[in-house]
Amino acid sequence: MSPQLARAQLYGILDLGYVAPAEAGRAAAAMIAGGVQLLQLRAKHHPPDELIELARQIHRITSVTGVPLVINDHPQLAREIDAEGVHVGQGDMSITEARAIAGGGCFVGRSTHALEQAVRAAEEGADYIGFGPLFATPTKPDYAPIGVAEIGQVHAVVSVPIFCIGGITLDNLPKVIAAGARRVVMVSGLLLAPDIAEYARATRSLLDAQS
Ligand code: 3NM
Repeated sequence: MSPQLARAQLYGILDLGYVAPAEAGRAAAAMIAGGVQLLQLRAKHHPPDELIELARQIHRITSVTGVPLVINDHPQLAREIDAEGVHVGQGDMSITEARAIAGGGCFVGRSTHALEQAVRAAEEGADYIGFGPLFATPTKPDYAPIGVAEIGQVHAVVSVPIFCIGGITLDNLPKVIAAGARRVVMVSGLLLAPDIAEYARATRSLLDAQS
């Protein structure tokens, strides 16, 4: 497994629903300065051919710091820019197919929204999973929150890295950690913070304290 993936506790998503493309480089740099250890580019409303230049720009920023860049939804784009990872959802292609398109060196993550999906994704070869949404979130408004009750169980049965996701903020992070989470993804918590780097730093210190 990628050592950076194995170590990562804070995964930040640079979601173009929150950040204009012109601001994306600055936001990525702030996330990384604050201690984000994996960075995903997520752009639900941009076709991949419109994203390639931005993805290259973000990859230049992540590469100098050794933070893996994960491309959401578009394994072909991941391949074209030589990204370290690709992420696919439940309704998307299989993990095998994503890996074949992205290229063998690319790790593959899968969103999961229930214990059985988490187990299945690991069996299908996911290199990591997202598990959520724990709480209601404006970033994925159509998904019912699953709460924190199954966090302990998922860690007992799945051995690939598990990133809890969905509505996580500094306010509820202690509850998420107390439920057994070791790694989290943040989107709006970070991107809407008045100081992204400071917010990431505070998140990392809570995560680091329990590891
Ligand atoms: N995936 P925020 S929840 C992108 O459960 C995404 O698979 C989820 O954003 C899942 O930190 C989610 O703003 C949104 O709540 C996370």
